[in-house]
Amino acid sequence: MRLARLREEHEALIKRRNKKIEPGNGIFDRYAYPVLTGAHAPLEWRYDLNPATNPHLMERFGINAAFNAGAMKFNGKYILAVRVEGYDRKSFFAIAESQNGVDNFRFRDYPVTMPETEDPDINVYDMRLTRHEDGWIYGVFCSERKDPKAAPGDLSSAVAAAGIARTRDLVTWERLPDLVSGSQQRNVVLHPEFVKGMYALYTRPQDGFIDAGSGGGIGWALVKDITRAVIAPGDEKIINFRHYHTIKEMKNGEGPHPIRTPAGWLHLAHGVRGCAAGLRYVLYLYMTAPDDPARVIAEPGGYFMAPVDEERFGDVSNVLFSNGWIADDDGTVFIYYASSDTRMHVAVSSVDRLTDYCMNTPADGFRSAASVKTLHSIITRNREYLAGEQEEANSKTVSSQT
Ligand code: M1P
Repeated sequence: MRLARLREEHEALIKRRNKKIEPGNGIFDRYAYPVLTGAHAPLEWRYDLNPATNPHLMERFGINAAFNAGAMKFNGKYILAVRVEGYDRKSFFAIAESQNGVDNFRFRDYPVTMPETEDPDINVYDMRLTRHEDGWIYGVFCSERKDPKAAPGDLSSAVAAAGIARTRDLVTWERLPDLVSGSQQRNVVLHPEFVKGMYALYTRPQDGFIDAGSGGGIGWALVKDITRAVIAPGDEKIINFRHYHTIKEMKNGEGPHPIRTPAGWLHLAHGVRGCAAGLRYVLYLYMTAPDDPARVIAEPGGYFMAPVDEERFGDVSNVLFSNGWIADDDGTVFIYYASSDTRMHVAVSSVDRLTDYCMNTPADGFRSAASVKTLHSIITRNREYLAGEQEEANSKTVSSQT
């Protein structure tokens, strides 16, 4: 009886049709409902369904959250490689798929079995999926382990590294050695094309597990062999810098791999600033040159998306994070983003709209006076345009009366 009700409610949640929130801001369209939450996890994961061994139909394995998903199109379906987190705080990956990209996402029967290295991960999360021109699909993710140098009694210090795995079918994964570099790394992303015959990585060097410290921003490095990925000292350069009094003064990080457009490579990233409420994570866009994915050619000032309404709260509140988007052949872009380390959402835009946004949104002037100057010029141009429109309307009225 209770099981029937659980099944009915679970199916209703998964099959709920999503709806675009209108009129939007012209840049992207948010959708009303999260596309995935912990409650979307199959009942077979959470319950022992056998009354003989679970007479009270108790949850045996709680799912706390579903967030920070990598994304790609595979066999015509919209695929999310989701960071699923159990009540035990361990994250793992699970594939969910949908026919239309905005609703009806359903987890596959089993989560991903990710092979471990000789030094087992304690926690894995935030996979970026890249269909590389070498023919493999790569998953690059954060592998977290306890800091071997932690003082006795320090049970929090950790070390972040980039785990690398590859697959051809999203079922069986081959684990490769973790990226070796001179610092801790998180938010490492594999570029989809070879650059100068090598694999290209977006990196995020950081001094500590949380603090970027002297790591200046989003980095870039070329590696010869992805099966033994090593960044030699001096071979990593910062391409997108953190900056004082901006949305990314504390930290930033590449989102999914960039999308190739006629105007250049379109990048989605997150920026972090500190405030009295803690860290605030927002999303921003930038573009790099068509012939050089490491050379920034445009960066709008401020954020592209920030948490609103329900997105503002969750396990880690005031956070938007994205590591997955899908560009369809017709130019539609599905932006998959997580709110507050708790749930997954979708926003929809297009390559044209996002390029226009990047190329025509004023850059950050880094001072209040510069923002006011920008605003003055927008207002003046609008007043001139509206006055011209009015003049035209007046002259049409006069000519129709004569
Ligand atoms: O809690 C917010 C995010 O914090 C980390 O991101 P970053 O390394 O940029 O600070 C990650 O743990 C990410 O998973 C998380 O969403």
